[in-house]
Amino acid sequence: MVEAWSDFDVACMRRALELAERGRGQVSPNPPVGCVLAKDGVILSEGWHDHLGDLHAEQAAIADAEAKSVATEGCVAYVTLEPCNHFGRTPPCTQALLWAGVEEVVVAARDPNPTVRGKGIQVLLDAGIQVREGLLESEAQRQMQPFMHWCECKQPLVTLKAAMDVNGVVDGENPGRFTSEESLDAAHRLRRHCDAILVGVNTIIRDNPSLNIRRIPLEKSGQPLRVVLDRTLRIPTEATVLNDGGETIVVHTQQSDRGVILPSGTGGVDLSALLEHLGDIGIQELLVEGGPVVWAQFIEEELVDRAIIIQSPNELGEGPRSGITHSKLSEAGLSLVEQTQWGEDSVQFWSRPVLSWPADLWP
Ligand code: AOF
Ligand code: ZN
Repeated sequence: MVEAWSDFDVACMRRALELAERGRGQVSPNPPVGCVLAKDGVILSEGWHDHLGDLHAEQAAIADAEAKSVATEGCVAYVTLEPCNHFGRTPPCTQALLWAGVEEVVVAARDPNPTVRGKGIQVLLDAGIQVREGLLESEAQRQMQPFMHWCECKQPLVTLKAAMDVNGVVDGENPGRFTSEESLDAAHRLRRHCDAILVGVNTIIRDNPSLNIRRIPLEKSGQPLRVVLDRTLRIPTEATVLNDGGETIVVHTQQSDRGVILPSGTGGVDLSALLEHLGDIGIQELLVEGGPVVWAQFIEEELVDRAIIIQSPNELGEGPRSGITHSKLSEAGLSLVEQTQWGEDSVQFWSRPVLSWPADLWP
């Protein structure tokens, strides 16, 4: 059935999507979800899933109405995700909506979580609530893309980030930061959206990075898990990522009790086995930060879902090159979806064609 949506319906769902963004980076492995309660063309209250373990969006919107002493009887709930019907970290949202006297629920996207998948909607229908689905559905699916992907494949969505100088050199005679302040801030926002950051051991040996979120407020987000690809276990024991108290896993193929042992693949550690392992431990979004050997392996094995390529106008001098070209990205199934500037750097966004990530969701 094709629903006829009013301008007010659309405005309410847009607002719910906007609210959902407030939880991004703070709710994983849950998706960001927003909810608006409305009646007679007026928004009564708003809610969003703010951080893991906190109220779900629907319950937050009901609590907001209570705090404002607004009656919710007979209202319409606009939710970006199908309400849950299970006791998890919170009681079921379906029950909360029924207690609140909601008359109609408008859902953007169904919840692919096997414990929900249409059951939330069915419970509402059985209770005599009117349910309409599909309003701004692809926007909502895009917003929850890592969660949707993980529910479907039990593997993280892979975002590759590469920065290079005007000649494609990634690390030259004058090492250190060479991209703009805007690019550096964006890189930290990107880290905040992801559950894990991956680098190759060469990056650890050359730069000894801390791979944490520093340039922007952490707010309610945790520091991401660090993953080091290190086939032959060359990581120095004094590496910062092993000694700063944060979480790091070193992935290798050796007989050793250090780190996580995975089988060998064509170019090093078997990356499919790695993604499966990361999916098993709840990683929904993986940021591949470097360097050239690791980028090449992910691109050649067609494991990249999205890529951000940053090119600075500066010159680093002689040094290793990124090896990333338009034709390699295209052959790996990616299309150029957007180009922009971060300060003086030019930035390209590449994505798989299905549900390509819109520019406003990039950092
Ligand atoms: C909703 N509203 O705002 C969100 C939902 O462990 P829990 O209790 O937090 O439940 C997590 C699951 O609930 C999550 O995997 C997803 O299926 C759904 N998320 N559902 O009704 C929300 N964030
Ligand atoms: Zn819920």
